[in-house]
Amino acid sequence: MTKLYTMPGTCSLSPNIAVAWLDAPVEIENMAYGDHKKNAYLEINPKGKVPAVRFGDGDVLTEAAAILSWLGAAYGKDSYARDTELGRKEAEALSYMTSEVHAAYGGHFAPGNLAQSEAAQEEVKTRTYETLDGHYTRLNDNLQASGGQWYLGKRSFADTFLYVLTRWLDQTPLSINDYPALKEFRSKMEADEGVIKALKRQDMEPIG
Ligand SMILES: N[C@@H](CCC(=O)N[C@@H](CS)C(=O)NCC(=O)O)C(=O)O
Repeated sequence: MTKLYTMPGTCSLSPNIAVAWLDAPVEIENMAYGDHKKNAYLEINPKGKVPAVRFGDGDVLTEAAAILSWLGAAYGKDSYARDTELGRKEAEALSYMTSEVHAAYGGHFAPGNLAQSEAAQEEVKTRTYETLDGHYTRLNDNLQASGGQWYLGKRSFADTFLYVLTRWLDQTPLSINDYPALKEFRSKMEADEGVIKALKRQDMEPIG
């Protein structure tokens, strides 16, 4: 059976929520932190990252945006089609969230990969939080401009990734209170049945 590999606290929660929303026949294998660097998983995804999907025939798909795109194509209804305005905008939003916002977290999660001395790492962190503030301001404003409920005005997989990003905010010196539309969005998402199911499957709690 097709399997989605996840790990608590990670961006793999996004495709996990998508699987729940679509009721897709995908098994969730929630690994303990650290298992992603063990040989058994590295044979599946040599990048040692989650998410990854392994299909019944052994083929593997990695990268959250690609996995979400596949899920929509395989199990979505019309609203997930790529050749609609929502579909195009969803692809754009997911590219932005994964390649820009998620990537910017490198300076928070692993500043040692970007600078050697402690002072330089502190500088990296300061710049990272300025960059993240710019991203969260944009995300907050876009959400508000779309009516505040869904990032693109209608529910899409962009909301699953945005939810992950609103959770990570709490691990930084930034405050969700400075992004009121995101704060309200996070609370609403936590009342969603699919989100509740996905959080449980990943051994995670709502933030509240
Ligand atoms: N570009 C990848 C990034 C995946 C990624 O960085 N995953 C993180 C969790 S959010 C991870 O597995 N980190 C573990 C590690 O780097 O040790 C994607 O969008 O899927």
